[in-house]
Amino acid sequence: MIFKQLFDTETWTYTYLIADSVSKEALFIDPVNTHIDNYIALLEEYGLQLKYSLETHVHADHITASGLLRQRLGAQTAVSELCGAATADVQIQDGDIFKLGIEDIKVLATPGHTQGSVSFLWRERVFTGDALLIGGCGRTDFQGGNPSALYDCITQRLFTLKDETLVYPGHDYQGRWVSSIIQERTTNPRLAGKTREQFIEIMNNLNLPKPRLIDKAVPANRYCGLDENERQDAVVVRESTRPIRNEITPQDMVAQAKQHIVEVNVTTAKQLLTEGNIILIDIREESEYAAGHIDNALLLPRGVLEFKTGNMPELADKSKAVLVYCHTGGRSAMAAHTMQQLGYNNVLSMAGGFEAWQKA
Ligand SMILES: N[C@@H](CCC(=O)N[C@@H](CS)C(=O)NCC(=O)O)C(=O)O
Ligand SMILES: [Fe+2]
Repeated sequence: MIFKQLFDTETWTYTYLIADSVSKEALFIDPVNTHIDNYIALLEEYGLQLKYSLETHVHADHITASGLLRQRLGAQTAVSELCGAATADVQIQDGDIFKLGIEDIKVLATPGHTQGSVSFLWRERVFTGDALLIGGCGRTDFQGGNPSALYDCITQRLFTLKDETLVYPGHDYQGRWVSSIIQERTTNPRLAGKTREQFIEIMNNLNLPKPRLIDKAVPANRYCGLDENERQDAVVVRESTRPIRNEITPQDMVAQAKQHIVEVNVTTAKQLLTEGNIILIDIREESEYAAGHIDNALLLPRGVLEFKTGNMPELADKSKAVLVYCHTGGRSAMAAHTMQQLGYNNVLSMAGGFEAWQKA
């Protein structure tokens, strides 16, 4: 086996390389886009073939290299199905196993820092992303974060691993590299001897500033770290390297969302807007909005929905009626579902989107 821990000094992020030395198959966990050339050089140095690029979650503080690794090396990108990253090849589920030759890397769902956060267990090592950090844990104040869920998965899933399991975190802001389950269970100040209520109280009072890159990183990471121009290529590559497991297409995600939301047609939408008392939201990208939108629509791209809604005075009252639209009605169905999960209880999606609106 081959194992390397790499560090990004700009964002304090750890990236991990795991490989099977016989088959030469390799994967990265949480690669950072600015290091793409170093990663490729490292793989060449060991004669490795990159099979997967795994994410512990959709990151808010750095941009992943996964899309670039797919484009340049044909690796499959993988992120939890709960992260809303429809272009990732593998939509990770709890219990999944990634295989590299004889090595098994097992997924443990560890939600709480974000809804889709996972850890990876490999031999005697666990890669905890931002669920469990050394002497700390990931914050829970954005991207569907939930202190109660984080407490449960750390105490019930991570702390029940073997004492000697090594803990490799997604970040460390004080230069520490590795810990162990026994060390964290017995000394982590947020968790050792703390009840769920005490933990929630701590997490709800961290008052941390927003990560510097959050507005750029979250939308980009939903597309495997690719910008709008690079995404076109990503679609082409994705078709030639079909997902080999747990395949969920963007169409599946739209269909799933539609089971939970209410759609209205353009005529009803117009009527509701004329009557007033409904907030109209365009959830497309800024460039699409700039090219033409419905009068008085607020721009709120889907990629930034979770953390922008809290800052918009128009959306402070979650019981107010909201109508969302996109280009053809697919993305707005997913956005409507996300808003429901954020607590908005009167959200409608416009079937057929802006295209149907223009035709009408
Ligand atoms: N100063 C950093 C903050 C990064 C940050 O908020 N990190 C998240 C993980 S994405 C976290 O959970 N930090 C835990 C903590 O700071 O206690 C930045 O701007 O990027
Ligand atoms: Fe994070």
